Amino acid sequence: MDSLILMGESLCRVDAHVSLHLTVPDAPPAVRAWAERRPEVVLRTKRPERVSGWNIKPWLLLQELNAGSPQALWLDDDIIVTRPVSALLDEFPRESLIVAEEWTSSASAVPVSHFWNLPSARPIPVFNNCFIRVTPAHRTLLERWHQMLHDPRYRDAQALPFELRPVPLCHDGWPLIALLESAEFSQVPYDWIRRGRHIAQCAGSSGYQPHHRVLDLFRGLPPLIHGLGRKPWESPPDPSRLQHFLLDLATDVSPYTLAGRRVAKDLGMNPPWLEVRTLTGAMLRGMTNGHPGMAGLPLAILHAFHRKIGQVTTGSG
Ligand SMILES: [Mn+2]
Repeated sequence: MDSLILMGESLCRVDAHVSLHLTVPDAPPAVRAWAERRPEVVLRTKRPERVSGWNIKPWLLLQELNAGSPQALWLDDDIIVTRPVSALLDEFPRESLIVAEEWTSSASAVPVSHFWNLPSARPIPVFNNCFIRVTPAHRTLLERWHQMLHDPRYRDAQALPFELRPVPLCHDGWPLIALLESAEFSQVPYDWIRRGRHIAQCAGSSGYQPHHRVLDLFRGLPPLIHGLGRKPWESPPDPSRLQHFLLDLATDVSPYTLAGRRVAKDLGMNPPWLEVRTLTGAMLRGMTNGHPGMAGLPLAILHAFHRKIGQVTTGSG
């Protein structure tokens, strides 16, 4: 709930053209109080039927289109917005479905439409679903995606631990990839916001690379900072001492954590997961004045040369 407030506040603060619709069943008082102070925010507290978690995306997007919105954008709540999203969308064709580039460049295309008995017509690279912009032209695609997320095979796979799920059923993004790949939807234009220039994909110390961080000293932070993978408010089940230290340090200097701290400070919020955990992290924060890109530069450089450290601090495999 802290991260939801930080995402919403950061978005509304920098983008005057946004209308933020939040669906938060049983919203706690802090979320209600914050939403009341922000005229851009529409808070719904009714629990949607039969959809929850990340499977809610097509359902919510369809709701917005059905209500007459000319476009709707899903944004994850583990994102801090630093510049207007509306200006970012203006860089892309009006008719495109827009998603986000994945954090790892090794995310190669795996044909998955066959899994759903759909003929494959074009390869689709693995993308990140933290950002999905749709228009009424994508309504049929969204309906089909929504249906696939109710398929018993998908539902059964979602009940398994993440690492045991078959790839085409791993998360909500794969059925969407299958649809875009299929002959039926191969005419749908799609595009993606770029890693580095548009979004810092902060999977641990990786994903937001050293050269992006240095460039951003001059061109400014990317409009979106996504804290994907392991969350700073979660602790891993049973780490070794070294793992524990690396995870704490990665959290201390995570661009998502540091950008979130700036928003929290302005709001007078002080969630414990934003507090410093290691002496090294405190020093790096101090030396860089808490700059979201620079504090973690040494760790990002280390990660670029040492895959193992990256794997530990990424927390997403
Ligand atoms: Mn996310």
